[in-house]
Parts: sequence; structure tokens; C-alpha cells
Amino acid sequence: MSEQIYRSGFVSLIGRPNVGKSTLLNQLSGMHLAITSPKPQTTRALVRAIVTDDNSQIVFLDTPGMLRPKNRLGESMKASVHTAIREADVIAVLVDATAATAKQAYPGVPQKEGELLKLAFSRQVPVVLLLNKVDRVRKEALLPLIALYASAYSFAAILPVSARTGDGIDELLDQLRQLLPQGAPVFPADMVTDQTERSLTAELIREQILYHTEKEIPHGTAVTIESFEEPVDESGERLRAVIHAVITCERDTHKGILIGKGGSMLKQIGQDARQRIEQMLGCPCYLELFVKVREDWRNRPGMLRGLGFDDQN
Ligand SMILES: Nc1nc2c(ncn2[C@@H]2O[C@H](COP(=O)(O)OP(=O)(O)OP(=O)(O)O)[C@@H](O)[C@H]2O)c(=O)[nH]1
Ligand SMILES: [Mg+2]
Repeated sequence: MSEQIYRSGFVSLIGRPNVGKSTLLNQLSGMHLAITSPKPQTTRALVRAIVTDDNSQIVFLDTPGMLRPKNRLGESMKASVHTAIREADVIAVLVDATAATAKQAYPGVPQKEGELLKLAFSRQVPVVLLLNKVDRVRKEALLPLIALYASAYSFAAILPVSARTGDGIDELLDQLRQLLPQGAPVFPADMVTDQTERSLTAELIREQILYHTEKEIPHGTAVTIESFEEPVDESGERLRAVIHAVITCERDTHKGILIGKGGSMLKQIGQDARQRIEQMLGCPCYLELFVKVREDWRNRPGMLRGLGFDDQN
């Protein structure tokens, strides 16, 4: 019997906003580590998911969707994509196959995708193309798309996947295991993410803001955890979590909308977030939300630092 070679390394998931990077990270890890939403620019900072088995350890990095920055927050998001590209042993570029195949003809790789691919191929590591959302695409429509990308770039693999249904995920994991360098695991076998319960809590609240509000409000909103208390019983078991969180928005009018008539919107956001926080923590949770206004916080270095956006590059 030949001896098994252990492989380990970092796989960065990059792509335009909304292509399904965070949904894929969650599917790969089997956990809700990265928030997702139908709105673009959901992810703001790197999220790592560690998938370990007997023969390999893969650290997946979810990144913000690549866009031209409009403010300092955008600069920080862009910098984190560059960090993820630098850190990668393999780069997985995601494309939304539903958007791509909706076009009548395939005139060429779209310019913005091209810029991203140029960046990916600037590193001397294997680049894998993932055509995501194939649950919504006819099989025949995929062939010209695959041919287009295959003729323009030398990908290590082109794989159709559905981050939502899990279709193609086993094939993806097999392929990545072959591309990763030989090496011992970097993280303990039972470690699943670099996210703390505190940061996951803040993100779960922001996820509900993304679902319940519209237009510029979700993008101009940040969530911070002011206090996170966890009373325990005599055996040290956590009884509950008592969490105070602040939602920072950019205008008084936004604050009004976030609070809603008689507090109804804030109540709804709080209820939905609390359910998910309880699932994540595995204990009851008391959640209190406050709304504050800080004009133009997305351009204020002090605010951004306070929100944890200064250590991405
Ligand atoms: N039908 C279908 N929808 C998907 C699939 N993957 C993701 N989506 C949906 O696409 C939307 C965007 O998904 P996200 O995972 O938040 O996308 P993202 O690339 O992380 O977006 P940003 O963080 O904004 O860059 C959500 O509504 C997802 O449910 C898929 O395989 N099939
Ligand atoms: Mg995302």
C-alpha cells in the first residue's frame, strides 16, 4: 500500500460581487460562517473556513466582491482581496453562470472579469474557474461559456458548481486536494474558522439589516458589539448570552428607517438575528440593539479602525 501524502494550503475565493463566494464558503464548511444576501457587497472582510480530513487541510478564504472603491471602506475591502490573492496556494475565481449565459452571444470575457483574472494569474499558483449557480442554467448553455474561458486562460480546472445545492462540490474538493502543496496541517484539526463568536454575532445582525432594508441603508451600516456577557452555571456551562450591539448608520433619516414605526423594524431585525445567534452559540440569547448616526463613517479612519477594518493588508 502506498503511503498517503498529506496536503495543506490556502484557497482564495475571489469574484465580482454577488457571484456566490460566501454561499460557497458555507457549503464547503457545512456551517454559516459568512453572511450572504441577494444584495451585492455583502462581505466586507476576509472570512476563513478550515476544512480538515485525514489527507488534507484546506483553508478557504472568502473575500469581498471586487469593485472599484468609492470610499475608505471600499479601499479596505479591495486590500483584503489582494491579501487573499497573496496568501493563496490556489485561487478559485467564481463567475455567476446565470448572468453569463443570459447574454445571447459570448463576445468575450467581460472586462471586469478580465481584470480580476489578470490579477489572479499574476501569481504563479494554479487558478481554478468555478461557474457557479448551475442549478439555474441549462447544461447546453454552459458549454460555450467553458469554451470561451478555456480558450482565453490556462486554468488548472474549470468546474460547474452550485454553491446553493452542493452540486459539484465533491469534485471541487477532489480537484483542490490534487492542486495543493504537500505539507502538514497549519491549524488544529478541530478548528473550523478564524471568526470569533463576537464577530459572527455582529455579522449575523448585519445580515438581517441586509434582508430588511433597501438601497443605501445596508451598505452605509456597520454593526459593533458593545458588550457580550456569558453567565455560566456551577459546572462552567454557558447559561445564556447577553449582548448589546450598536448599529451605526450615516444619516438621521436612515436611523428613522432602521428603527421603524414604534420600533417595529429594529424589533424585526433583532428577532431574526437573535434566532440565528442562538443557533450559532447553542444557548439562549438576550439581544439589545441601539442605532447611532456617524456621518460618512465609511471615510473616517478612526471609525473604520474601531470596526476592525484596518488590518486587512
Ligand atoms: N441559484 C443559486 N443562487 C446562488 C448560488 N450561490 C449563491 N447564490 C445566491 O446569490 C446571492 C449572492 O450570494 P453571496 O454568497 O452573498 O455572494 P457573494 O459573492 O459572497 O457576494 P459579495 O459578498 O457581495 O461579494 C444570494 O442570494 C445567494 O443565495 C447558487 O449556486 N445558486
Ligand atoms: Mg460574500
